[in-house]
Amino acid sequence: MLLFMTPTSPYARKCRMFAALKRLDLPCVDEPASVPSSRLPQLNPLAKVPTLLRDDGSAIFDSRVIVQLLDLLAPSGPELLPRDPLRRIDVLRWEALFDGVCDALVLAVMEKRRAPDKQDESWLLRQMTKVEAGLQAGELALMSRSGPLERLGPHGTPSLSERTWLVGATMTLADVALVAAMGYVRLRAPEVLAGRFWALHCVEARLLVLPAIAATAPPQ
Ligand SMILES: N[C@@H](CCC(=O)N[C@@H](CS)C(=O)NCC(=O)O)C(=O)O
Repeated sequence: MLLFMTPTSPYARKCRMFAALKRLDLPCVDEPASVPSSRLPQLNPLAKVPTLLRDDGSAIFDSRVIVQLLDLLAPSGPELLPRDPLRRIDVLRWEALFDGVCDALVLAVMEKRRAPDKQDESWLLRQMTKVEAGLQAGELALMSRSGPLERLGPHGTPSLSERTWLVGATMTLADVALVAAMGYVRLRAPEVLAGRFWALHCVEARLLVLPAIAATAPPQ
């Protein structure tokens, strides 16, 4: 197996984190379609990362399908995709939401790369509104699931209960997708996070203490 990725892709990061949490060896190559003689367009007609090249030569995309495959390949370890059908749907819905936050931010970043006089301000606002609304939905869900702020963090700041996750009482793919989106927002639009989304930061921090997760953080 070989994952075609870029270090900044939140979708690739989601797959890499999922594999790391499942203790699945997932070799990666930084080879987007923009690299001269990249193999990516031959593997994926959409020429997007992440794309997973399997040992039998077949290619799997996109990130949501790759995650499903990784889950099949590593049935043991933490249950990041609940077996219970309704909880599973709930988790996939959060994955769709945080992927959608990234989709909107990618569009906004591309728009900002256009010459200033060609940029469409209303389009930019529409995308950034989706980013903010998506993060806010996650924040509100975590706050409503959290009990009393019973624990103090290392600097005396309140922290979510260790059992407060987006779905159920354990970490799932929903939280992994949250971390991927938070990392990407911090990379491309850090002002959105400044002083806000405390609960999202708590969940992110809980995963980032794991060296395998920290190692996937995008270069700032
Ligand atoms: N829905 C896709 C999104 C993948 C995506 O948009 N990847 C970006 C990088 S973050 C990409 O490869 N862009 C290059 C292109 O669109 O040509 C997934 O979840 O894998």
